[in-house]
Amino acid sequence: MRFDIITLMPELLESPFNHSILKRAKEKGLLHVHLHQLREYAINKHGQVDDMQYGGGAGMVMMCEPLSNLIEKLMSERKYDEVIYLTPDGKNYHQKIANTLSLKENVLLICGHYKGIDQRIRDLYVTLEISIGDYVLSGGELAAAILVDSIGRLIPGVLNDETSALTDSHQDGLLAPPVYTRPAEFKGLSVPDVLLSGNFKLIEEWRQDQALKRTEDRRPDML
Ligand code: 6GU
Repeated sequence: MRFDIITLMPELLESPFNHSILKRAKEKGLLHVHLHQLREYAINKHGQVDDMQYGGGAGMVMMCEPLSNLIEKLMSERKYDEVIYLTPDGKNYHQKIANTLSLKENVLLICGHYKGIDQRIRDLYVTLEISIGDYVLSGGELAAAILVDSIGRLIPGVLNDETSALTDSHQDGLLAPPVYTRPAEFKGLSVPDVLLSGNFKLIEEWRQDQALKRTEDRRPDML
């Protein structure tokens, strides 16, 4: 799977994909991430990519021409399954969207800044608008990193049995149960007996029960 990311701040996205699972996904050739500096498509030698908004009001708007020129160049090189604009007024992101997107071949991500991008770019090119939550970030880059991370680990072949996504929080509509490792007792707190019992049927039942309790307690909206 290939991600192309349009951004004014590629530096923000240089490290997140070079560790752990995503690093391995890239090394295995299953994940490709290409950053594109929008500034290189500025309308003048001052590097201008934004302008004041029609109708007045505070905040600059990212202009049509730089975005359009870069998007059309990329589109001439390959066919994108989705063109996603990261924006706080987008559709709420969740695991089901990640699962769906993990089966795509080419995805183009557009990171906005300032007041966002000219509506006509959204009308002309964008196929999906995503928000990662009900708060405002200073740009789309951190949201793009979250998308690539959450989708990248789901690409078939990236995770193995040990790191399987099947037992993640949200993957089965429930939060994950508590987990423990050695030692069996720490500062007076013991690991639940059932986990030491070796009875896998009981352990599975306990985990299911804990997942349900946790979800009822913390995220009743998910049930
Ligand atoms: Cl995707 N972008 C920005 N700038 N802010 C956000 C967001 C995205 N999702 C939540 N807040």
